Parts: sequence; structure tokens; C-alpha cells
Amino acid sequence: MFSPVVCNFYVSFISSRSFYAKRTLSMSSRFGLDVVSEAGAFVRAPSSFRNFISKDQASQFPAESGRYHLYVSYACPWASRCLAYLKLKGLDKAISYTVVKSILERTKETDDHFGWVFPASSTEETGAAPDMLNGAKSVRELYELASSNYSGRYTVPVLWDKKLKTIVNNESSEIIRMFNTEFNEIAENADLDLYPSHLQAVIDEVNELVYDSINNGVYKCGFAVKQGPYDEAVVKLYNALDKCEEILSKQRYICGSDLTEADIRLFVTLIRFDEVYSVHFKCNKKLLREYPNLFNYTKDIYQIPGISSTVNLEHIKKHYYGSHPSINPHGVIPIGSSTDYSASHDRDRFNN
Ligand SMILES: N[C@@H](CCC(=O)N[C@@H](CS)C(=O)NCC(=O)O)C(=O)O
Repeated sequence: MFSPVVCNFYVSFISSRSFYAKRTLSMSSRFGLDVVSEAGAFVRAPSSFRNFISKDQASQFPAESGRYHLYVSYACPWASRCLAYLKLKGLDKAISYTVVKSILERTKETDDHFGWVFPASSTEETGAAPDMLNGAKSVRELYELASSNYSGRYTVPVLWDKKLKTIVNNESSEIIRMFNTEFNEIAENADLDLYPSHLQAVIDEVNELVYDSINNGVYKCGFAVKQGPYDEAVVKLYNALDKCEEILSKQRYICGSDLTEADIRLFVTLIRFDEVYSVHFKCNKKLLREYPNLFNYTKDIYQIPGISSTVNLEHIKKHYYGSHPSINPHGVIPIGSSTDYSASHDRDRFNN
């Protein structure tokens, strides 16, 4: 279950400091297992822990207040969408969470894996906190506590079960679905349904486009090591952004007049676009702020109560510019535009 499928890729390690040195993959390797294919394209490895929390109290992982804990990074778009759900659904009292440090660090003396780490004290980095629950020094340690034979990536988000002392799930697209429906007995905002049955087909369709071309698309641009895969990814990215811009010229949200899961999934990439992806991942054909609808839409989502607290641009910039030596070897952080996403927007025009 925990063996990642890597097949016949000629691989290099994306998130490791040994990026230049390591060119072959051993299945027992402790390095990040996102890979670069023989053609030079970025390939994201699948998540490994795929259990579900259920409102059924007889299930293995029943929804309970105080039982589960979410480990996140403010830098990570996938983790941030889980955090956004905690806030939107009013679950942040029932499900506690801990934020890791922004920059990847060495996780063990005995090898050269770099990954997410916790600060030693709550004053070490604003926003980040020590792991008070398990006393772990790194996210890697959490995976090792949960499984003695784990050989995948040590990614965030991690949804942790305090009772069984294990990882329930580390796939954000599944975690947000659980938060949406399974905790409604506890959620302060139980009536909010971000994946309503009448919109599921359209949400699924938008998610497919947005995941492949935009969420993961920016990574495919940034981590391509050959011109061809970059060209392909960047064309797909801007075609998808143009399409979203067009849709958003006619309606407030990406699937119609109501906020849905698809908006949260799109937002986490858009909010990082101008500050990071445009420079760091070479997504510079057009900035987000040059798209009137996408830009105002991003401000609109940012201003939904709870969402701005999930966006920490300091952590975001420090992480990307400081954790990928293959892309930015000296870790210099570009100045950026300091765009104010809490400024007024024009999206109310669709409400009349
Ligand atoms: N499919 C996962 C992807 C999570 C993911 O790739 N997280 C990145 C941060 S943005 C990570 O933790 N990378 C650390 C590593 O690969 O070592 C999800 O959506 O939950």
C-alpha cells in the first residue's frame, strides 16, 4: 500500500538538496518521490494514506470533536485548502492544527533528506508552532510513527488521529470532502455545502481542468528540466487561465452563483501566482493582476470570513524561494508587488 509507483522513470529529486547529485531512485529512498520523467517533465507522486473519517459512529474513524489534528504548511497550496475548509465549515475548534516552519530543513543527521520541520519554540518563526501533540521534530517523524515501512513522500497536509495515533489521510482532495460532509454534527457552519449534489458534475469537470493545468500546472512549469515539457505546461496553464477568466466574466464563482469546492481549489493557486509562480516557476506570460476577473475573484475569495487567516504570504515566499535550490540556488526572495487582496473588488456586480 505504501510503495509509490515510479516505474521506468529516469528520476531526479525535486525537493532534495541533492537535486543535482541524485539521478537514480531506490525504492527505499527517503527523498521526496516527485520525479522528473525521461522527457524532462514533472510527475507528482500519489498520496499513500487514504482512510476516511465518517459520520457513522461505528466506523473505524468516526467524526468526533477533539479527536483529529491537521498538520499543515502555510506555504503549501494543498494543505491550505484543508485549512480553508476548517475555517469555512467552522471546524477549527473541533479539529486542532499545527503549522510547520516555512523552509524545508534536514530531517535527520544520518541522511540528507530535507523536509518539513517544526520549530523548537513558538517564537522561532511567526505562524509556526512546535508539535505539542506528538513532540515530533519533523513531518517525517509523524509518518514514521504512523507506519514503520513507509517509503513515500513526507507531505503535508497530514490528518492525524489522536486516538489511534496514526495518519488517517494525507490527500487534501479527500480531506476537504470529509470536512464538508462528515463533521456536520459538530461544524459551526454545517449548512455550508461546498460539494452539493446538483453541482457535482460541473465541479468535477472544473476540478479536472484546474488541477491538471493550473494547480499542478504551475509545478509542471517550474520543475520542467527540458524546454518541451515546460512549453507544453505553460501553454496549457494560460489556456486554462484564459478559460477561467472568460467564465468569471459571466458569473461570480467558477461553477455558477454559489461558492463551491472548485473555487477553494482554484484560489490557493491564484493567491500564490504573482508573488511566487510568475517568477519562481516561470509563469510570466501574464500576471494574475492583468486578468480583471480572475484578480477581482481572488480578492473576493480572500475576503470571505476566515480565508485571509489561511494565507500567509511570508511563509509562502520564504518557502518557495528558499526551499528549491535547483530553481533558486541562492534563495534570494524577489521584491514582489505587495498587492492588497483586501482591497475592494467588483464581484458584487453578479449579485443583483
Ligand atoms: N496530493 C497531495 C500533495 C501534497 C504535497 O505535494 N505537498 C507538498 C507541499 S506543497 C509536500 O509536502 N512536499 C514535501 C515533499 O515532497 O517532501 C495533496 O494534495 O494532499
